[in-house]
Amino acid sequence: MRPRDSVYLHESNDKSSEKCGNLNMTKITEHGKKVRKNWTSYWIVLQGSSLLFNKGQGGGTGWFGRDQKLEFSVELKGGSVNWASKDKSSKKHVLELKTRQGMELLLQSDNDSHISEWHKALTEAIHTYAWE
Ligand code: I3S
Repeated sequence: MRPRDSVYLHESNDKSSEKCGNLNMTKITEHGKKVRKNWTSYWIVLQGSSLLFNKGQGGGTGWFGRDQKLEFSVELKGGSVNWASKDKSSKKHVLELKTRQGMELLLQSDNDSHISEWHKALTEAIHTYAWE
């Protein structure tokens, strides 16, 4: 992935993007070690087997807002996604995403249909790229 802090995403009609939207996210484990929660809102783009986390103004009609800045990305290949158990968060509608690189993060939206769509899309992406 390109270096952090130096990439600005631009409006794009890239049809390889499969889904994008705003979600709250916190990492709970990094490199296999527990980290302190820090819930933050991101504009998230699912692109192939990559999940991109962008800060800044999301929405609009394009995949990326004009002022979107890529913070980091995770590789979904070899990962898993499930509904988080109640002991992971007191929030509603929380997904737990685990990557093969030892990162665990929680994704959350107050909108239950929104988060269900993400559950479906992430499950499909993980399944699709599992065998590549
Ligand atoms: O799993 P935890 O530790 O109960 O998560 C909560 C805390 O991280 C809390 O921060 P501080 O302990 O730094 O004050 C957050 O503000 C909460 O949002 C976390 O809980 P939820 O249940 O919202 O994931």
